[in-house]
Formats: sequence, C-alpha cells, structure tokens
Amino acid sequence: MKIVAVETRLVDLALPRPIGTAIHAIESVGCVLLTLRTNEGISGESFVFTINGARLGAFDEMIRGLGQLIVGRDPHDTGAIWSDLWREINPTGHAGVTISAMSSLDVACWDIVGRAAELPLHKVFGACRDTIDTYASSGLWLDASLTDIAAEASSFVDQGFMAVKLRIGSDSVAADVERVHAVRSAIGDGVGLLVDANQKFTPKHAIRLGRLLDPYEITWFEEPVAVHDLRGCAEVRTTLDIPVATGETEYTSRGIKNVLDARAADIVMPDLQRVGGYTEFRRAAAQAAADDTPVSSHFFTEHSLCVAAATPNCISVEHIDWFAPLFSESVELRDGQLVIPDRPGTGFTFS
Ligand code: SMN
Ligand code: MG
Repeated sequence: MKIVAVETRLVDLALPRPIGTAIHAIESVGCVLLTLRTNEGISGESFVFTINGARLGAFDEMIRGLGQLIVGRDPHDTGAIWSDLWREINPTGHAGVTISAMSSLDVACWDIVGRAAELPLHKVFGACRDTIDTYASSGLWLDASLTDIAAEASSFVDQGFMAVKLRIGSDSVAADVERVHAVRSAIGDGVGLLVDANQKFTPKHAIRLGRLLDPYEITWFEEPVAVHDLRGCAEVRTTLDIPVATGETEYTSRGIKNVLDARAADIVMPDLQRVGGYTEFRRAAAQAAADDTPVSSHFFTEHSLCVAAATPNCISVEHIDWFAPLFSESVELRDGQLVIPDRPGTGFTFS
C-alpha cells in the first residue's frame, strides 16, 4: 500500500458564543482537515486547529510540505515515517507548527492502518477498555457570571456528565473561591469538579488559592502556573493536597518527560496535536506509566478515544463538543462515560 495524495481543506467553526479563559479569547476554531489517499482506495483523516483560525495557513503549508515527503510511503510504516520526519524538521524545530503537522500526518496514517485492517484503532494498539471516564469541558468559562456557571454546571449534570471542568484565573483569590463555591453548590457532592487556571498564577498565588479550595473536593488543579515554570509547578504540587494536572502545552513525549522528570504533575495531559499524534501519545503515556503517573487526554475528544482505550494508565478523555460538526458520527455518553467506537480506524469520518 502507498500514499498517493495529501489533501487539505480549511474550515472555521464558530463557537456558540465568544468565550474566555485566563489566556484565551475565542470566537471560533479554524481547522485544517487532512485526507491521505492510498493507491488501494483507502484513505485516512485527521485535523489540527488554531484558536480563531490564527495563522492557519502556516499549518496548512507545513502539513502539505511534510506530506509530500510521505507520498509513495506505506502508511503502515508509522515508526519509520515519524523518525524520518523528525530528522527532516531539525531546521524548523521539534515543536509548534512542525509537530502539529507531523501529528496530523501520523493520525491519518494510523487511521488508514485501522481501516485497512477493518479494526478500530484501540484493537490495533492493544485494547484495555471499551468505555472511559470523561468530564464536561465545553463551558464554565472564566468570563461567565456566577449565575451562568451554576446553571451551566447543573445542565451538564442533567445531560449525564459525572464531572465538570471550571475555568479559574481571576485576579483575586476570593473571586475564584466564589466561582468554585457556586459550581460545587450547583452540582452537589457526588459529581467531580476540576479547575483549570490556564497558567495564570504565580506559584504562591496558586498555593494560596489551592489551600482555600481544599473543602471543595477538587479532582485536579490544571496548569496552575506558566508552562515553562516546571519548578514552580512542582512546588505547587508538593505543597497542596489537590492533585496537579499539566502537559497540554508540551510538545512531544520529550515535553511530557520534562514534566515527569520535574515531578511537576500528578496527572499528565498530552494533547494529540501537540504531543505528536498517536505514535508520540503512546510513547508519552508509556513514560508516564513507568513513572506511575496517570494520563488524561486534552481536547480532540473524538480522535483521542481510540488511543485512550489502549492506554492502561489513561484515566479520562476531555469532552469538548467544538469539533463535533466535523464528523458524521457523534461521541456517545453512557452512564457518565464515553463509549469507545467499534468502527474501523479512529471511528470518525469527516461529514
Ligand atoms: C483550554 C485550552 C484551550 C482553549 C480553551 C480551553 C483548556 C482545557 O486549557 O484544558 O480545556
Ligand atoms: Mg487546560
């Protein structure tokens, strides 16, 4: 089997309303949709995105540029393709746009592998489970009022979610405690509550806030400090009783290794686009397993399900509905868990 064509399409998905985190103002997500075609009529799909579609053309150019290098290759050779592209990108660097492009090529190759074998990818990788825990993440934004986040949290519980993620990152500690209080009161004691600061805090601020959040049974405190401050993140983690989760902003298994080596996280959160597709997700997760550290996937709900289902130490998949319009199939929530699709490849096809 040989790859014969690399096709991309650019689409912009508007969010239902503009939203804010501690570091993002988001109106839409611009996506590059990739289709790799083979000489046997089987094709593979994947996508990468940028917030508000910013500089999306650079991602498209990088995907098509690197994609030309794998035309003529057998998509089953994901290991060799990864290593060859890794050498090729030395001048542009092993992060950012280049790794995002490699991620998309890797995921599309694996999709072909699954489709050619007529197997869902978790069965190809080595399945561990057919459902996985999740949490509602398409809401509870930092720019929403206390009344709105309480109502939104209740509606997630009504939809069947057993956990929700609240964005924090207010200037005052008291304001964030109020937000947590409002959501905990709305969802009751039996539902998981995660908080995500999107790197807003200094270690001291995060520790002060974390101590005050102790009574609220927080599942994890995500990205408490700047991504480069692994020492600060480790300080937050060792000082607080609340587990610390981080890793979505790291590139490749090397980035995740740095987090593990710094003892900066109780849970690492590889993001399919930044970690480098399924090939690097599995390497990152294996390193975390050797370190007795669980992983939880960031974004990419649809495309993370298969790899999460084949990762023994994966504890959950983030549920974000932004990319649902891209696909003909929908993710299924059953008893508060996501069902791993039994369809070939990633289990999702572009609509
Ligand atoms: C997040 C990242 C990017 C945009 C919105 C929200 C957040 C998450 O960090 O983990 O979902
Ligand atoms: Mg986050």
